[in-house]
Amino acid sequence: MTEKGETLDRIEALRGDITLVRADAIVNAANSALAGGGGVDGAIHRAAGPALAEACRKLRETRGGCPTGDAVATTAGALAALGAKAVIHAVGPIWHGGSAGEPEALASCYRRCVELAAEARYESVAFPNISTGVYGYPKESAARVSVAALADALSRAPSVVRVLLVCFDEENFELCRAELARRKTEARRSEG
Ligand code: AR6
Repeated sequence: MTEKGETLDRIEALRGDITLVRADAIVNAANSALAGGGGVDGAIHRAAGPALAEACRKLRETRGGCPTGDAVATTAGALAALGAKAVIHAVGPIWHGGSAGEPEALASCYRRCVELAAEARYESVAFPNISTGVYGYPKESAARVSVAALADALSRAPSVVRVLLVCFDEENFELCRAELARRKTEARRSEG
């Protein structure tokens, strides 16, 4: 199916620190134990404070964390001061060369976050470039997978009107911006 320009127009790539962005839901690139860590996970935990660690601890106890390719929502803790209503912890795949289901798992993360946001009636969601740090997913492939998965999920979630792809590094930003532009041009061409 050809993507619609309108759906792609709801996605924006920007350069920055996700803990400073205003959105109803802030997506975290977590691990399956929801145990916290470095990278964006560390930054989000520092900004959200102990309430977030406590919520993650409870989820570990009650449901054993979150499997790869899935996502789970918690309180936003102190990020509520910026307007966030939830942190959605998404567990991306660790890169093992690309033929161990990594693209499917990465796409699934993005899709599950949009589904959770739509169920909670959140209008805006901010994502980091899941798996492209410690988990080693090649950035160019990740940009393609993430934009395609977001466009697909948003086509079924009309209430999610704004998705921000918050890129911490210049390379991810350029790749995501170029991938979005490419798909928008393609969509507009096929729409005539
Ligand atoms: N805002 C936005 N993006 C950021 C920020 C920030 N403040 N800080 C880093 N990034 P990573 P992963 C980018 O390693 O690869 C953790 O320890 C970063 O430049 O945070 O999914 C977890 O606990 C990169 O592009 O997550 C897991 O164990 C992207 O966020 C593991 O790392 C993702 O990098 C998950 O690895």
